[in-house]
Amino acid sequence: MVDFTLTDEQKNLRDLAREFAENEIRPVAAEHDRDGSWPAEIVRKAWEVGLMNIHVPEEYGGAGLRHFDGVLVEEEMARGCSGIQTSLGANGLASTPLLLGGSDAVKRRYLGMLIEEPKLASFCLTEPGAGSDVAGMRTRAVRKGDSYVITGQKCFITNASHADWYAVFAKTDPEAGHRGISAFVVPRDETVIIDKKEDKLGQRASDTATVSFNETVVPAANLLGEENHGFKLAMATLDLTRPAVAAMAVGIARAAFEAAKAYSIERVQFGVPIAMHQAVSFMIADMATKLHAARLMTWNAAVLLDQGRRASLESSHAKRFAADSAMEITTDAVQVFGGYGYMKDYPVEKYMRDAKIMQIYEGTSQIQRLVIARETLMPRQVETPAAATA
Ligand code: COS
Repeated sequence: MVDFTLTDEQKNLRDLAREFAENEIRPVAAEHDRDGSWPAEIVRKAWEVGLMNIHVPEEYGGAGLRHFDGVLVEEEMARGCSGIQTSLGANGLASTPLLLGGSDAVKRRYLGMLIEEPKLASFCLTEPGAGSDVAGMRTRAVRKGDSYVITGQKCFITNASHADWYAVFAKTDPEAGHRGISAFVVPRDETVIIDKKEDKLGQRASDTATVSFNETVVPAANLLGEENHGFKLAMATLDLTRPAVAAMAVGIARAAFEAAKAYSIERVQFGVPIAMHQAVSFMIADMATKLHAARLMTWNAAVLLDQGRRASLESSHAKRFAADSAMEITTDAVQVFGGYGYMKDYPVEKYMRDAKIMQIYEGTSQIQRLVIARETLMPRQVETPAAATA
């Protein structure tokens, strides 16, 4: 039977996130957006009430929530402010390579750190010369005895300035293309330098910075999965985390849709609320349909992951459609508000700026189309450790 009816537990979890977003995030979202300031207090409170690290398994001290539970939380929190939710959710992205490839000792130590205190971790894949083309990375990890020595630079790294450890992808065999990449968990030390905090168009509450590793030494035991198998670990990670980005896009789109709907009912032009003009009511209708479809795709991908199935295709469908829909819905919300929508006195211009990154991070909308095209035209058997987190 196909059924998306929420259980009482899921409704309670969604309500917890909704109330947190309403009471703790929304009132300060505009201020953090304006100043580009770090929401330290919200991070601490979210950690305290259990709205961070939700996928860490119970055996490592976490709540062990399922992907479907996760997307319920991510939508609500991003409806509050997606920049703040990016800060809160980044531990999930950084933790996934550990969940998939880390030894029991690595998981116990590094996931345990996130559970014991409100600490942060970052996922370090992107480099100045390697964005969509992951295999083009230049960061090197060289084996020396029982250690690896890591040297290189990663850019656009969420929470980099505040992280205690980093999930880092580096070349262990530079001649072998995507088959020469390995993944490591790297604790922060004096050789890890945060070079540049970015000044961004949207999601201004989140910290985005460049991190350089300067002959950073990590024990060989910090290798995640097998040496030279890091590319597949990165791809498997993104298969698992892209539905969370889709859920955030749904959250931004919902915030914009709700604002536009309310405004269209209250704003009078030509003697009637603008919602009575078909030009506006059809925009509202299209926004509602896109929002509904994006949420269904997101829930579908999350359910497949919870079943332990490979969901590269469905994750990319959800991420691509939800991100592009969020961009369209937020742009239309500004249009419904007219001149007022363009002003910072109203929240919709922020939603539009925040939506843009949804089409870029964790794989651009073009990369999602590439994955969808390949999966549709020439599906291949790929071994996936997805079941490990189901
Ligand atoms: N799970 C497991 N393995 C996968 C996989 C997946 N989802 N997708 C691909 N692979 C495997 C392939 O099977 C192939 O294996 P073999 O070495 O055995 O042949 C290998 O990985 C290489 O795959 P492919 O040829 O598709 O690699 P490409 O270099 O063409 O890259 C894209 C594929 C473009 C899809 C990939 O680089 C990508 O996702 N880029 C975007 C990165 C991104 O999202 N960055 C954002 C950073 S986080 S903010």
